[in-house]
Amino acid sequence: MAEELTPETPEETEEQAIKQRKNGLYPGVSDELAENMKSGWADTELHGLKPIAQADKTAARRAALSARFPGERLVIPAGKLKTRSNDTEYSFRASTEYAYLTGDQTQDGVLVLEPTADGHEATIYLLPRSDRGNGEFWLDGQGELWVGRRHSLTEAEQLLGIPAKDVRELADALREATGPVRAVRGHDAGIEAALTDKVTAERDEELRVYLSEARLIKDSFEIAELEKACASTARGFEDVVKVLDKAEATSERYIEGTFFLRARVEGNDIGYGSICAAGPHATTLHWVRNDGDVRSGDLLLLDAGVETTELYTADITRTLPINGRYTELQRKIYDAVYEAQEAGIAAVKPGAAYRDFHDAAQRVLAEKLVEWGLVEGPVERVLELGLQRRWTLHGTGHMLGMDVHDCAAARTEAYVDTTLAPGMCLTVEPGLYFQADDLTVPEEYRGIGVRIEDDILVTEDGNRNLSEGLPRRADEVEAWMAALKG
Ligand SMILES: [Mn+2]
Repeated sequence: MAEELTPETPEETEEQAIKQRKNGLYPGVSDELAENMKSGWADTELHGLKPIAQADKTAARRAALSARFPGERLVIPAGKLKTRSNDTEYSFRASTEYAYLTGDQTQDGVLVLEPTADGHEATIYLLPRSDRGNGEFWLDGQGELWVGRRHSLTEAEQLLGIPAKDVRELADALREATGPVRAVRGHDAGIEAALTDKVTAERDEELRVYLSEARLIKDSFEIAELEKACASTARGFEDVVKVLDKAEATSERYIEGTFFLRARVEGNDIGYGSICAAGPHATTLHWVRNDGDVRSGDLLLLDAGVETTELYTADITRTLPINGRYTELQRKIYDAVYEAQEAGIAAVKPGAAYRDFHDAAQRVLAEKLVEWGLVEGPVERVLELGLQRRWTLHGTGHMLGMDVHDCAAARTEAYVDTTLAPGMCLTVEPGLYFQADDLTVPEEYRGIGVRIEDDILVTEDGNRNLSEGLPRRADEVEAWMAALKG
């Protein structure tokens, strides 16, 4: 890639800027070329743009936020590019809070809710189109010639349904503002610096907690996005099954790359680092190095999710026999996890305690471990002492949405101690993991890890499995793999 030219200091005038760009940092530019580059460009302003599909939903979300914090200025940044190395950056992903409230994903954007007599007035602060007159268009690293065309502020207003202003004016405006302010932290150091003597960590945390809890119940747009994410993820899993022979010839990376292709073509990205764990790697919960061998006769634990273009992610796990057939022992362990997952899913319904599905799944797993003689019963004793956890390791699920571990800042009473309600979406993902060096289990168990994970929407009368497009029962998995491998 080409080298960026020069960073701009906020104080410089247009004249200074162009002079500096020309003379100091980009000395090859003649006055004639600089003059030439100012003109001869067509007007490409877009007219009559229709609002984005979720514009009415984001407006409702902002209205709810406004009602929660009357009389206060609320500042929600999209975030900045993060450096990967030297002058290259990680691909940008807007903050969940900003995207949730605006439907926009532009780097450096900031949503501000200004208090008014009867609520708030929202303004979205964005970088406008590049000025051709002062050279920033082609002599600046953030110029459109380098990074691509942006929406004009007028276009953004039409698309988002929010008045738009130049983000370069925001820091000064915030410094001068009076009255109570809250900001979402951790995304934009410049905005935080402008607010440093106006905000407190405690009050900002209340805003973060509110925005986390607001996402516990998904609206119809969000549910449709989660359905899309699950459908794309199912196709990504099918892609993987079709190339298992190539993975065997190379490594787990072939699986990671294959799934990533589907995520990038149909969505924005993967929602989290894909866990492509073959053989004993399946017992490492967050195996994302994905550099191991893929061997016939072993299991592949694939935990991956496509994030849609609107930033909603699936989170699905299947544990597949690499050669298409479970061994007797693999199947025994798989069936136990399946049974636990069935019990867990059955416990997901409106009015149930959030913890119920975890307890239901853990009970089944404890029963199996006692039955197999791996831990001494009775089951009540095992559960009371949590002895099953040597092999079940993790909680049975979590909320799902824009973040894979969604609503993570919600208070305990609003999340793990709450009752389930229609519109909540959560994963149910029990597992059994026998570490390769676990001397307390028979040798043939060692190095086997199984997890089955689905994305479950709480409905008015029970639940709906959004990821049911992927088979779960052992014989159905085998038939599905055989059909794909053809
Ligand atoms: Mn999960």
